[in-house]
Amino acid sequence: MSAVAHISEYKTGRFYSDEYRGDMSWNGYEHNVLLRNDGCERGGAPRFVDVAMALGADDVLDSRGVAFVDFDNDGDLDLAINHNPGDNDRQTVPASLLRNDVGQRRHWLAVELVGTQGNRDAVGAVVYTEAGDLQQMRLREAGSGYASQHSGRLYFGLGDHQRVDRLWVRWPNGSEESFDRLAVDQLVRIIEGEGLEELPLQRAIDASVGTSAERETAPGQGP
Ligand SMILES: [Ca+2]
Ligand SMILES: [Ca+2]
Repeated sequence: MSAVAHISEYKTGRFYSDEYRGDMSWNGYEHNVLLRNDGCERGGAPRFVDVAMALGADDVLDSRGVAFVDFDNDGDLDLAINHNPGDNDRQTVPASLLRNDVGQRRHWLAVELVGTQGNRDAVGAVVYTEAGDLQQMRLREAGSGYASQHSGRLYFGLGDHQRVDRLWVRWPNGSEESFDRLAVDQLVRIIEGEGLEELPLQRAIDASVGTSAERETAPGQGP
């Protein structure tokens, strides 16, 4: 229970009283977590590390939905999080927008799919990339969690790799296409059966400032 923080009771000590134990639910007021994918342990077990506190993303709000999208068009994924009002006497709580000020230091590739034989958004398509010894896969989804929808673009973090050696697309109808030797740090749009085009990303802000996630407030209800 020590990991739980109720908004109005946090650090008051009342939380630990027997009076409050067993007769109410504290669900929904845990600190948010942000898990960094550290790859696999020896033997293949996945390893994730909670970096929320270090990056200022450990809200105690009653958060319910999250969406990943590159809001500032610098190539890394930022986060939008929506919240229930909880017990703070307000009808709504503004969504949080967490800007990633770290990811743009490494290489990346963004992929936008346009279907022509099936659905236009290419929902159900799978994209594979290979850059040196780094292999990745992304699925084009529709709906990505409770009340949330991630960006329709697929993002591949490439670390220090300066080229994507090969990219495959498997479209929803099962047909496949591949493209070789793609430049990194760009958005490419692939139209089913019609090829690939490179598109410039217009950077909305100077992403060179700051060294950690920076909190901003987004209007409306979030993702
Ligand atoms: Ca970004
Ligand atoms: Ca960034």
